[in-house]
Amino acid sequence: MNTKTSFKSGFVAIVGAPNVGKSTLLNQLLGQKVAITSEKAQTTRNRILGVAHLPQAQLIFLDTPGIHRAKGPLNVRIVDVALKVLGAADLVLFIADAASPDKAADQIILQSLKKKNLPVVLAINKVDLVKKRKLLPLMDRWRNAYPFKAIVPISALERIQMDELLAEMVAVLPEGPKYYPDDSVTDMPERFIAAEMIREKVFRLTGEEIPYAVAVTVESFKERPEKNLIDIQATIHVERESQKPIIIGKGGGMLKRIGTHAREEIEHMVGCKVFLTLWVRVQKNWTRDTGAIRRFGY
Ligand SMILES: Nc1nc2c(ncn2[C@@H]2O[C@H](COP(=O)(O)OP(=O)(O)OP(=O)(O)O)[C@@H](O)[C@H]2O)c(=O)[nH]1
Ligand SMILES: [Mg+2]
Repeated sequence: MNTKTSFKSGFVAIVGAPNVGKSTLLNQLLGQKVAITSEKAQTTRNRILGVAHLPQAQLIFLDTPGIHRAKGPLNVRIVDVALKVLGAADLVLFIADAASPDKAADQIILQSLKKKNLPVVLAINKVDLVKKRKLLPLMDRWRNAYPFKAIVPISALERIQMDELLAEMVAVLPEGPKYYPDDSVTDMPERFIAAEMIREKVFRLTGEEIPYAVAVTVESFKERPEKNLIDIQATIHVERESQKPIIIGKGGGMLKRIGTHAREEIEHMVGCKVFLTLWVRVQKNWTRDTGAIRRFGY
């Protein structure tokens, strides 16, 4: 009898409506922050790759922007990114929100899944926010909506049922090689993650339309090994003149807070001191300009 268990691997697309906790879950499954998160919808704009290494499996997660009925060129573009990722997946991890189901967005996603004929595991997230007796009927409703391979209630925030979720995904994955070496967690350069961390602080510290009007680029990322320091120059782009003073804040206070929070987090990632200089620049109506959208990396 052959008792040798074979190695499994594959690409897992994490999809769901905006704000359901996709990026929070990715960071928890990796034990490391690679994706930015916020309490505002449409935080993620790119496909974010993160590799989970288990003894008998390697799961390559592709976190995606929240799928919704998009308006405007930037949002149409980022939803397109999410739908394209589905094409590259061996398995789909569909995240739903137990506390506030987004019926319209969930329907759009289910429709695309039905066309693709891919195996799908459903994670119902944020169960820490709902009463237990509400959960069973909710799971029944989902069970009738699609032939999921498994349905797992989880809390990404409180790390509830993380191992159970991983086990259900591994069960569905095909046998395969280690696509990534043991020590690699993401394919994204630190320079990109640094820009994202700055953008996250804008999302978390400013309100109204500001987060959606902002893109961040890193102009220079220079390692100075002699000083054990990294020197970063980055620009926060807004789309209207009136948004610039909001980012800068009274006496420069807002920009300083964004910079301090971002610098601390980047230092944690790179493991050395960071010298961060931030600039604010107006790129008129960039969210409606496909050329600028592309130049900003979307
Ligand atoms: N209570 C609770 N909150 C959660 C949980 N998971 C995520 N959140 C919160 O939900 C909000 C959205 O989380 P994200 O991870 O940014 O959500 P997302 O699905 O990646 O959002 P987009 O990138 O905008 O599509 C954040 O405020 C998280 O802290 C959970 O299990 N329980
Ligand atoms: Mg996200």
